Amino acid sequence: MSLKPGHAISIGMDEAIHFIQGHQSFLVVGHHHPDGDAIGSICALHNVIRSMGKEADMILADPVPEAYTTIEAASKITTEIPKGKTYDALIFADLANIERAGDFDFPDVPSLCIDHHETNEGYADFLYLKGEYAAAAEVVAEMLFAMGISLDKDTCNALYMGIATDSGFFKFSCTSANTLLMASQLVKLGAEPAYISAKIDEKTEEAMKCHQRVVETLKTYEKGQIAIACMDEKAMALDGENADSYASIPRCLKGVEIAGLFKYEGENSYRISLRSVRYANVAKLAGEFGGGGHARAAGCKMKGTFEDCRSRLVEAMARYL
Ligand SMILES: [Mn+2]
Repeated sequence: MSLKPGHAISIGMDEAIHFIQGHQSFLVVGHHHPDGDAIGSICALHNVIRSMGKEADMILADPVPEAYTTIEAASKITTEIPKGKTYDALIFADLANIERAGDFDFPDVPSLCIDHHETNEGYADFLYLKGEYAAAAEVVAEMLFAMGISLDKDTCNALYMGIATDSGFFKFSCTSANTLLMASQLVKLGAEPAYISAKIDEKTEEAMKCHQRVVETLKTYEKGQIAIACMDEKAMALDGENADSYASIPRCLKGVEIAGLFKYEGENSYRISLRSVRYANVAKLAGEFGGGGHARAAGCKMKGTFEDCRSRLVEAMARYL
């Protein structure tokens, strides 16, 4: 079964549960540059599948950032498909398009994608999508509760971390009553909010220097409604593994509606985090540049000098105000 966009059959929760019940050995995959949601979702799925007496391995194209290592299962994530193992199913979580998985040679087996990105390209055989949910971990948590499986502390922490980080610790507009309900149930079952937050909030000296460097690049346009900041090569060397968190610098500036953070990837090559505060649809904006994501948080890539990319992006952003 190929992983080509546009062929997925949309399914509901019961069918997603049947998919897990009907297979024995899973490879569980999240997106490159993994965040708390990708890591939390795959770790929870891994833990639960193993608790059912089945096999599960997890892969990510990039290593787990330090901030998310509070999850015990995260130490079992590898950046290569384990050799000599066979799998009878693939599960993708928090992965809107297959390119974002990384350069893996996936086994040709049935696949399920569990996601919350409206822009999901439907590359897996089955897609369980909840576009209105704050996190893939919110989708996974609800499904695991419905399965009636008892969740251990690590699984509760993993899901809590996914939900908390993707909702900006319950501050972003994607935070719904269901988001809080899932988080509440996870805490009731053993998730530890202070323990998860402490590791994520802790900053290295390099991160502090990086923060200062990024703040200095801040520029505004359109009477302060657009803000752009940049993580240049040096900033990426200081704290590149937490690059996405720096998107809050332009986003939090008073008066800003659309924010962009350029992240140096190589000579004339940038990944860009796009954020909006109240109404601008940055998923659509990202789509103009071949990217995607959510209405308030999305991303894309651009090629060219920073100044050239910035002026093209600002021009496009202005149309979303
Ligand atoms: Mn997510």
